[in-house]
Amino acid sequence: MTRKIALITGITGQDGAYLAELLLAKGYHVHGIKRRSSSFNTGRIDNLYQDPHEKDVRLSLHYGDMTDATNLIRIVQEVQPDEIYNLAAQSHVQVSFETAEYTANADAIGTLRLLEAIRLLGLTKKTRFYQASTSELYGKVQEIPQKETTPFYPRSPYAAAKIYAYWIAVNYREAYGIHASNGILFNHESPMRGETFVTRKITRAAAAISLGLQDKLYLGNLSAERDWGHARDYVEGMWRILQQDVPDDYVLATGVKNSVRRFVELAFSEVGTEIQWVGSGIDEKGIDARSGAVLVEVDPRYFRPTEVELLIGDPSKAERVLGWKATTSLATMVQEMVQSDLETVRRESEHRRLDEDRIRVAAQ
Ligand code: NDP
Ligand code: GDR
Repeated sequence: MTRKIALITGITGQDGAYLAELLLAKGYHVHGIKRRSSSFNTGRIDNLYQDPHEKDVRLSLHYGDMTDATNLIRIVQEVQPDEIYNLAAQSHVQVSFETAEYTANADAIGTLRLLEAIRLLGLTKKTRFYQASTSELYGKVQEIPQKETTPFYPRSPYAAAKIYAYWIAVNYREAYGIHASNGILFNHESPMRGETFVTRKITRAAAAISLGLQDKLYLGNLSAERDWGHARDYVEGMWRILQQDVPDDYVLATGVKNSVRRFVELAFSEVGTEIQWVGSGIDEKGIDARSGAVLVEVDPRYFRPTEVELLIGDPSKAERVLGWKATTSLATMVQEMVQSDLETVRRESEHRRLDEDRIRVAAQ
């Protein structure tokens, strides 16, 4: 049996880690691109790591960067992938306002570089291409719920870069016959979500506050509404998209929306704290959430120059064509994230305590 070969850019991120696990379970040889970093950045895939000296190794990592075309070409040539999942991106919307040019380079031109690699290397008939597109493309509300035919209206440098990536994937499909597809994914979260995205920031703070290790959580716009699903469900959808005979573009979403405020309530109730809101949460004046003491305070520094107020997806095409459906409820996911953060925060606090003890002993 010949194994399928997949190349995942962004394998060290939330989705990359879940997707690598899924593809390994399906018998693939998985190649991933990781960036050189001065500190460890493979924490999310350490459990999947295989010693390259062992026999039948099915996870291989390559150093690379979406801003480096020659390096991408070399890796694609070496790997000869059946499927490329392009997940690498500067993926933080707020950060993209501060690093707009870099975000365009990595997220937009990086996608072009990969598609060009497929073309230059004569792999247009062999290599299928998945582009990590996003509900941020819809930006300013044009239609509710948002589906594949809803017009785009990007509201950040991130979304503007991703709109280029979306269309260049469509164009290379039409121009060169590449099996290239976009997954237009609505927000998806997990215990592996980066700690500066709002959901993980909240679950981590709820855990730390409940353990007496943090006093307060500062947030931005509490009224923003998102369609939050679980990353584990969504990587299954990515895989299904590339198994179709005909490439196409699909919305993956739950079809349910909730506000940031509601997410806060769910996370704190998981640690046994009922929240009472004071103020509206949409202006800049001391809006907070209390349970006795003030637990959440709005800090305007987290407001975005242009905000996306409401995203809710219509996943019916994915359900019909791919047989895909989001299966994890928000309540279940919040529970999983808070429980995981309780463990993480406890562990970190214990390590800190041991370090402090060591310093005290050394100083005696
Ligand atoms: P993460 O931010 O968790 O992961 C991003 C990955 O991209 C990391 O592995 C990161 O490496 C890598 N990366 C960033 N810049 C570069 C670069 N210049 N060259 C090579 N690698 C780079 O994102 P998610 O896993 O949440 O998302 C995966 C993809 O899906 C992204 O493209 C994102 O924009 C998109 N998306 C995400 C959604 C979500 O809700 N999670 C929804 C819709 C789309 P490192 O670990 O070194 O930082
Ligand atoms: P988003 O996710 O911008 O939707 O992009 P994020 O969790 O950053 O923000 C969601 C909403 O929460 C509001 N918010 C805050 N956000 C952050 N990060 N920090 C805060 O303190 C805070 N307070 C309120 C935001 O204003 C926003 O309205 C994510 C990323 O994964 C993208 O890569 C992906 O494309 C989209 O989801 C779909």
